[in-house]
Amino acid sequence: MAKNRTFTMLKPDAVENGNIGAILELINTSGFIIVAMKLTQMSRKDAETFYAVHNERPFFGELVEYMTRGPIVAAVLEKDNAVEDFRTLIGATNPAEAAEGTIRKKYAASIGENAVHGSDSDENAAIEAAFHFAGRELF
Ligand code: 3AN
Repeated sequence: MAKNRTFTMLKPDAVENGNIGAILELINTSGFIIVAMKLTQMSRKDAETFYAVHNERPFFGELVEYMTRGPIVAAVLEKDNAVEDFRTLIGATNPAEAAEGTIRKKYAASIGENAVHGSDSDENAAIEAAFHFAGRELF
């Protein structure tokens, strides 16, 4: 399997709860290489753009409030089969349904505040990485 890339955000709840280090440790020990990373805060416009696919959903307003309330860690990760393997590592969207050992099982409080984002396709990974990083910030 060829090496490919996925995009992740450690969301405001993960940062607020002091879980950056523990989550990065899990990411590294699961075989992902960090090829871009920064602490940043999304503006309302950023969050509305990033999550535009959800703009008709009832939770959209709540999602934008949550994602803009504090800093996030944005990162690009490289590994064989990165998108699918990272979705497995983070677990189900709803932490109550997430498998044991997954990041959301360990660190997420609810379906609304679920600690971490992972791209759902190679195409979206590239779009999301380009949303947060300039070419010279990707290694
Ligand atoms: P995932 O993050 O697992 O790809 P998506 O893309 O369906 O899940 O949802 C994006 C984000 O929207 C989630 N990470 C979560 O913060 C929020 N979200 C999704 N479903 C709900 C819901 N039913 N209620 C509240 N927030 C939700």
